Amino acid sequence: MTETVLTVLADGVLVATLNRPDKLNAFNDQMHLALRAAFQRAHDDAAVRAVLLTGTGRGFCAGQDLGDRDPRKGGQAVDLGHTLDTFYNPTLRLIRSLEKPVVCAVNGVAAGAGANIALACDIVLAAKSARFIQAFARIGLVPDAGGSWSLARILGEPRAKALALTAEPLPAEKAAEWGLIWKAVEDAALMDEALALAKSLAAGPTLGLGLTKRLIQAAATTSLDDHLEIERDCQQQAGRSADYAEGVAAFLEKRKPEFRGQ
Ligand code: LHQ
Repeated sequence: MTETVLTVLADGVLVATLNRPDKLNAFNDQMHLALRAAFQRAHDDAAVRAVLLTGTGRGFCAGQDLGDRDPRKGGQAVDLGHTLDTFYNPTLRLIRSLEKPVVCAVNGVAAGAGANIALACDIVLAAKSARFIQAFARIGLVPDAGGSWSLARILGEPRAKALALTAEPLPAEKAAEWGLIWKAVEDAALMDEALALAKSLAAGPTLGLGLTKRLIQAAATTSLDDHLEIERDCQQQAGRSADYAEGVAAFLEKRKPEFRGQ
């Protein structure tokens, strides 16, 4: 059977590539489980110090494989809540709770849940030809895979509502201009740039980077007063790491630090 997610670990980067190019990497159950397993590995394996998520072919991901969730098929009514509980939401939680950087290289169209999985990643680069489509309104659904949360948080109501209600494609350069993603880059340069970024993050002070991710995500739901305390605790923990000692030593000795992720 063809692997629906290809994984390669090199230089501390786990590259996970969605691999159903004939369907623009739309999710079937097998691909859901394979992607979840990749992020679980990133949690469990200390050798993984960053993740790079991308897709094969001309699309990044067209969301759910609609052939697999076709209400015309006989039998029980399709329970999409069950699909979210069983497949999307556990993966979304794994991405957000992974205290290691997750880079996403959006190589082509990202539609429906495919767009929103990209938006759950920490640093999103997209090929200039890529576009983001909140396709849900076209088929009578609501944005899922965290989309109604992340769009509202990142863009604010006016742009979030317009994208979600119209399902109008958002070109990568506009997405970058709006702050929805980090950067739009030339198509031919996307993978080199994304891999270089992921490698440099993987060679970084993993504990400190993970705590930074935790803090920035927590900011949305904590008061400044509470946040200052969480920040202090994280800094205390980072300050006890071997990588902090190495960072300071390297600075004082005027050399490049060699972080070990500890
Ligand atoms: C597809 C798909 C696809 C199957 C392209 N499924 N085959 C969560 C909970 C549970 C259930 C429901 O959903 C969700 C979350 C969601 O993600 S809902 C949103 C689902 N996604 C969509 O509605 C997007 C559907 N796709 C499209 O609108 C277009 O394919 C886009 C705009 C992404 C790309 O358009 P084109 O560049 O013109 O490509 P295409 O339409 O020709 O697609 C290429 C092939 O991929 C084609 O197959 P074929 O055999 O004719 O070559 C499509 O049928 C297939 N494909 N998306 N989601």
